[in-house]
Amino acid sequence: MNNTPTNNKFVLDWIEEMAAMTCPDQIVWIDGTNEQAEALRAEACATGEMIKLNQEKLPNCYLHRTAVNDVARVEGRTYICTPTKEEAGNINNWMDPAEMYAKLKKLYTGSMKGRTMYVIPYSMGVVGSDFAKYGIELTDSIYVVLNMLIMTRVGNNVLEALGDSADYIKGLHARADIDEENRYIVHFPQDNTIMSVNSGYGGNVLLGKKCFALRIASYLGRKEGWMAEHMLILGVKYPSGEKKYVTAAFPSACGKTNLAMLIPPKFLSEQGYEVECVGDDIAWLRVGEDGRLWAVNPENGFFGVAPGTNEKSNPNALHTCLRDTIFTNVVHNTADNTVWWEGLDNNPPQPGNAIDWKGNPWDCTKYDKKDKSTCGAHPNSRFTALAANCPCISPEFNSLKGVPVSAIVFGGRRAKTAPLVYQSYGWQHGSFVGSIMASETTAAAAGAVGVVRRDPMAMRPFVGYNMGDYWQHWLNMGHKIPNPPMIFHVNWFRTDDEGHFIWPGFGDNMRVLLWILARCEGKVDAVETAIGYVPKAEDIMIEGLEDITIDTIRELLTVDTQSWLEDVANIKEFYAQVGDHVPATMYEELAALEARLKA
Ligand code: OXD
Ligand code: MN
Repeated sequence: MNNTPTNNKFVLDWIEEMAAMTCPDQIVWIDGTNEQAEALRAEACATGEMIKLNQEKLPNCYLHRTAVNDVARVEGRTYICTPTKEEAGNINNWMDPAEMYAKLKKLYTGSMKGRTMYVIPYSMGVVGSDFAKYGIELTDSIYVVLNMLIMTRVGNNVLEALGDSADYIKGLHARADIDEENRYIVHFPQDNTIMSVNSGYGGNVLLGKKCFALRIASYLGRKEGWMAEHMLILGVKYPSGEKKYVTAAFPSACGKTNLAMLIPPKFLSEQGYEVECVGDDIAWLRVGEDGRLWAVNPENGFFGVAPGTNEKSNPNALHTCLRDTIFTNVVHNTADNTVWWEGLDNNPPQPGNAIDWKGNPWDCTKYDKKDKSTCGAHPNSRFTALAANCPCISPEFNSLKGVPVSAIVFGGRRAKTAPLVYQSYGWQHGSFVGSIMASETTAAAAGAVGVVRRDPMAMRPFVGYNMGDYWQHWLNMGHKIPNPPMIFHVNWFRTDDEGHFIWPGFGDNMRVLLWILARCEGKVDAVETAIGYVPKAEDIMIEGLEDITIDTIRELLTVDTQSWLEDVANIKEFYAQVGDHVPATMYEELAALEARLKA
């Protein structure tokens, strides 16, 4: 290769090897400049890969449609290839690395013939910071390049920071034939390598995100004594100007982006309360010199779910994606060349002016909430938007040392079992609370409704090694943090007997955040129950809430022993499934919970 922006032998040799296998017509290095990005956007529009939207209403915004068979992460085809199956554990798919490399080689061979291989040097975290880790993604997709330019920090400064080192994560992505049967998203943690083939959908192909910043990073974190978690990071600013930071882990599609960008209820904003967003999906956590846990968001943008995002649910997200955004699989409004999705407003483009996510004419009058096939936008359609464009982005977003974490919040979607909020007894019990996290399936997903899926720390699809060892790592970290955050659990999704949500959620979740932070400061009492500390009903502010009385709060805070005992039975089954790496401490916590419930 001539004229390469680096002389790093480890990088150049690897690229040469990958190019010899995939046979691209040419290799183009991505330098992070706007000129190059602009040329790529023009090329993608010329080939139909992207559509340039109304530049007055949506400056620098584009629309992309994936293949119809390629619209989400594919857990069934995601592999952790450690030397032994035991290392990957029972929750991950595993294959012997040599066997997997051989299988992938066949799929990659010649796959870039007639195409360009783009080389993307990127950083997760601020380039040069203690937290930063570098990656190079090779891809034959301009869509991937343009998304990576938003989601990560890309450019020659990454290569400069890397220097001659071999310490980077290798990522190879080839679209190949977008063949579902041969789609693989594979991680080789021991080799710092990610390989993705036959997909063009974000979560499978933006290799900095789930593949690197969660799966590979969780493996590195265990080895190096830090944590990579599926968590949002937010700052609460008090009227005094003081700020406290919270991280929160919820399963996918449980409102992390909404909480991260929350706008407090009016009576609190008027007093000067604000929420600042540091991140909406991933947190890297390290013990600081002061003995506290510090968090950074390693990403540079948001890959948010579009449907349901609106002026009420998340005005900050909506405003973030009004410029410099790539929309994927939403409705194209051809009347004014803009976009639309279910839940944006009550003004869908009319028949004749609407193209659905599949690229077909769409008739909004035929839309039936219960029938996904009538949607204009795919339920998992997305916006890829720059964090810097978020109206409430934290001034600490680019901080080299991150933000100190006061509270870690776990959560799930539970109709009955979990109360609105409870506090664990401490780090060890809090880690146990994370390990038993669960969500009930909704009508939005395929399959039966109301089925409990256990999703420990919201990391079930993202732990790059054995889940049992991951829990042990959580327990070990507790001994390394002299001043650990307090750990809580929330549930915004309790329903009444008719199945309606009781708690208003969204901005009103601020009321729960303030209780959580008051507990961290020792400023408020709580009631001890079998599962942990729950608030006294009068300590959750209800000012300005219609239809919510102190009795509603009492109802939201009840701990129903019977449903918890049923949950314990389900947890036992899940622990058995995780297998013999489950730490004894977790079994002790489970037995203690059961005993308290039966007492
Ligand atoms: C995501 C997910 O896309 O968790 O963030 O699925
Ligand atoms: Mn996520």
